[in-house]
Amino acid sequence: MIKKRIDRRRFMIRAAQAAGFLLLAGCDKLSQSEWFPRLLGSAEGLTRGVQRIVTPRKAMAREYDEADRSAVFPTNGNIDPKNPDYQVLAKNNFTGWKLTISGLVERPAEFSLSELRLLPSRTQITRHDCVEGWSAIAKWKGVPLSEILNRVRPLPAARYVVFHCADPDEIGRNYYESIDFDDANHPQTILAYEINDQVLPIAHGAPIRLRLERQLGYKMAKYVMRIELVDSIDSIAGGNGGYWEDQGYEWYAGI
Ligand SMILES: Nc1nc2c(c(=O)[nH]1)N[C@H]1C(S)=C(S)[C@@H](COP(=O)(O)O)O[C@H]1N2
Ligand SMILES: [Mo]
Repeated sequence: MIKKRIDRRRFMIRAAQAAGFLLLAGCDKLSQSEWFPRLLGSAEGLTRGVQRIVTPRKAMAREYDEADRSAVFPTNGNIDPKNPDYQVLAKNNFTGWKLTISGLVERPAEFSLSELRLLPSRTQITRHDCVEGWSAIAKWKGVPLSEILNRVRPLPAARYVVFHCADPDEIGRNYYESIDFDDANHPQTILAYEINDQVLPIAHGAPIRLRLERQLGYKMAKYVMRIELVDSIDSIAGGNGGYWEDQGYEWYAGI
């Protein structure tokens, strides 16, 4: 049932994309007229597809009540990174861990876990949808990504926020993900350090994992070690903006 719902949503996204390719042919002219941006719900242009036809990018993901939380929240993908540096940090409860933010920023910075916890936080109860066909609802607490970005001051050339993770796969590729600034500054985009009022466990991405509530599970990078602001994702790893994207998944996994 849940799987069907995801399939239907993905079908709608595909249909919108297909329609988008037709629209894009005439898009230069259209975007100069007034009605077109309004129709899209955003005047910011057609970067990376036309998925915003489905729902405006600024819309909030549904938030649930405490009672809606799933009894069990599955774990998926890597659940215990084999990276030796990560394992040393984990043994020390991540006291030596620092989140680095670099690239196209005015003020590169590092934040320890306790520094992140002192920043303003957001708590949200949301539903996670994995393409493998499961969904689960949990309460997440973390620091809004916008709080971090405001502190490092993105340069005008920055277009994407890239999350580099601790986990390499069997053939040495690191998990990574990227999002644009519409998503980076969305109020529900947080670097979560708690799930269901507990310190985020390793299986769920300790010490921090991205929550990006309007997209599918694979966008929500766990074990985030480094954040990089870039003007293009073309030269990172396979050039498609993420670990799964390099294997053919959509870059914009909006639902
Ligand atoms: N670093 C990293 N992040 C990741 C993954 C992973 O394997 N490594 N798997 C992704 C997938 S497919 C899903 S559904 C969610 C699973 O998060 P969970 O283990 O907290 O349920 O994390 C995503 N983020
Ligand atoms: Mo997933």
